Amino acid sequence: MDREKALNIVKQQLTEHRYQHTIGVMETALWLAKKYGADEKKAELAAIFHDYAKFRPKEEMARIIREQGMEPALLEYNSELWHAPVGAFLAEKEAGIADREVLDAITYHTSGRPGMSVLEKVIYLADYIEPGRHFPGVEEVREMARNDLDQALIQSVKNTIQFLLKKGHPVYPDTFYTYNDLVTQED
Ligand code: DGI
Ligand code: FE
Ligand code: FE
Ligand code: FE
Repeated sequence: MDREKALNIVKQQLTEHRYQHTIGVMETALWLAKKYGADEKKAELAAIFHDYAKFRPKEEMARIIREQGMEPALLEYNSELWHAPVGAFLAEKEAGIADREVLDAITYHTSGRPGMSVLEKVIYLADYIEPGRHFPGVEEVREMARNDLDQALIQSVKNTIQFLLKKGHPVYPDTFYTYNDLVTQED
């Protein structure tokens, strides 16, 4: 699917603000893919669709998680986590995206997972550092992303966990597993 067609499909699902975020993720993902050797077309497509399900009703997302046999533990954690795997499912079902690597990058863009592919890392990080993001620590991660994909990824996962802890929110286990996996692989 070409960029224009993909953007048109997701635009109808998103607010203007979320659409601008998506454009930022797309541009950042293309830059990271080029720099770290991920497939640029796949990065573009995964970035465009990564938040496809962001505004689906919670009941619809919960139903899809149950019916499609996705990880049931998801339902016990923040519903913010749900749009990632549900988005991959709907991108396949409604928009015909068939590439498993692209769908996996969408599925794991919020929690990460152990053993992430370069493409999955690129999408996770692009979502975190796209130019429209403004939160404490993002500039440091942007700086790291210029030199070291894994180092930047570790810092972004760390910041996310710290943010959740500070707020007293539960942390989805895959988020911890992602962090552990990345720091035990270092050097
Ligand atoms: O969809 P975006 O806003 O672009 O970003 P995202 O998909 O990375 O994250 C969406 C939300 O999910 C964000 O508000 C933080 C939350 N989140 C990320 N990891 C975890 C989490 N929430 C819980 N409870 N546990 C997590 O591990
Ligand atoms: Fe998201
Ligand atoms: Fe994210
Ligand atoms: Fe996003």
